[in-house]
Amino acid sequence: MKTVYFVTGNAGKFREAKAMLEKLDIEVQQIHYEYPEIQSDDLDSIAKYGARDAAMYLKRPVMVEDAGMFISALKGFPGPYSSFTFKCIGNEGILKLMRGVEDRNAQFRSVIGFCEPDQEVITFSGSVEGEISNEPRGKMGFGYDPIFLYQNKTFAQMSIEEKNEVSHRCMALRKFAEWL
Ligand code: ITT
Repeated sequence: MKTVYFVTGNAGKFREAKAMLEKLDIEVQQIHYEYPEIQSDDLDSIAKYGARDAAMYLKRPVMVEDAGMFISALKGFPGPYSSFTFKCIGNEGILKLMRGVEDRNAQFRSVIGFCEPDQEVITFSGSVEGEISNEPRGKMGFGYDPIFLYQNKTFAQMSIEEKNEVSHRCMALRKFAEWL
């Protein structure tokens, strides 16, 4: 069995990656290390920088993941600033910004960066289209899941298995697992 070291402080991300990769016979272990997150509009650059730093510091092959929710009517906000925005204004804040807005389209994006010490970083990306709901729904998942509608359910109304069939993260993870 292969083992992958996932450097993340986000328990929700880790649970999803573990559920998905273990089905493919890949063991996943979480490592807590706060790698620097550069300021950039581009998730790929953020994941690359983080993976390179974590591999060098931890002296082993690692994966990191940078993700974000991009809302069309807000010109892509919160995008790369999703984590900070969630901590500051949460789902209620996003719903307030979206009050009365007709175009509810949004996209989740994920970029996985994998790096071995002194090697180039390899990235794998995935995305999913959805809509911002009018009110929070569901108790599962994490972050923006209760307000991200995929077809007629929010991500927070889906089990990990259901979310792992369609999410941005599962798309990126599937590409990564194939490459591994
Ligand atoms: P690490 O950097 O430690 O992995 P993080 O939570 O800071 O954890 P990101 O920088 O990638 O991760 O932040 C992305 C934020 O976007 C995350 O904190 C959530 O609020 C949100 N997010 C990303 N993927 C999500 C998903 O599948 N469901 C709900 N919210 C998500």
